[in-house]
Amino acid sequence: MPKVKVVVFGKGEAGKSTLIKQLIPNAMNIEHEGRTIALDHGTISYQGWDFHIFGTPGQAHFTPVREVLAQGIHVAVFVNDSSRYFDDEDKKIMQEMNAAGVPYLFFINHKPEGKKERRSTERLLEDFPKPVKIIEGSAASDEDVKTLLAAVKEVVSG
Ligand SMILES: Nc1nc2c(ncn2[C@@H]2O[C@H](COP(=O)(O)OP(=O)(O)OP(=O)(O)O)[C@@H](O)[C@H]2O)c(=O)[nH]1
Ligand SMILES: [Mg+2]
Repeated sequence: MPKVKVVVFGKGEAGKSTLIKQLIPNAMNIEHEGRTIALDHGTISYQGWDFHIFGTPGQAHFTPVREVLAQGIHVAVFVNDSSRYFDDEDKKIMQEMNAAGVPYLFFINHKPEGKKERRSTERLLEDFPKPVKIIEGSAASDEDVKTLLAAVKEVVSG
């Protein structure tokens, strides 16, 4: 089966580890007090493809870890917590992700609590390459993370 490396980016607490655990319940996460400090990793087979999903630590000082995880990447996912303002930290991670030069999907994570970022996603992303697809949902929803996986498969299978 063809192997695909997918790396999930996004700032701290966006919901990356939650999303990966929802998609792959036995995925591992190297964390300290609830914050990823190295990576998440899990593998899932879907429609004839093997997806190796890596999660990154979102805190600002982990740039070197994200750079290592981005090696050999095929598709990226950016997780955005819609209840928080899209700020310089998001932009920095968008830049790091786009430096890999691969297509990306933008997952808007609606956590149950919290107000919404009022600006449109198109506006937030106006200074960046366009995402292949924007998916809205919850990182804790089985249906929503499967929709994301199906979209990732569309990207790699053309
Ligand atoms: N109910 C609910 N809680 C969520 C959702 N997404 C994230 N959370 C919660 O938000 C917090 C942060 O989520 P994580 O998945 O650990 O965030 P992360 O992006 O991996 O954060 P770092 O590892 O620090 O970069 C946790 O308490 C999650 O349970 C969601 O869709 N629904
Ligand atoms: Mg995490």
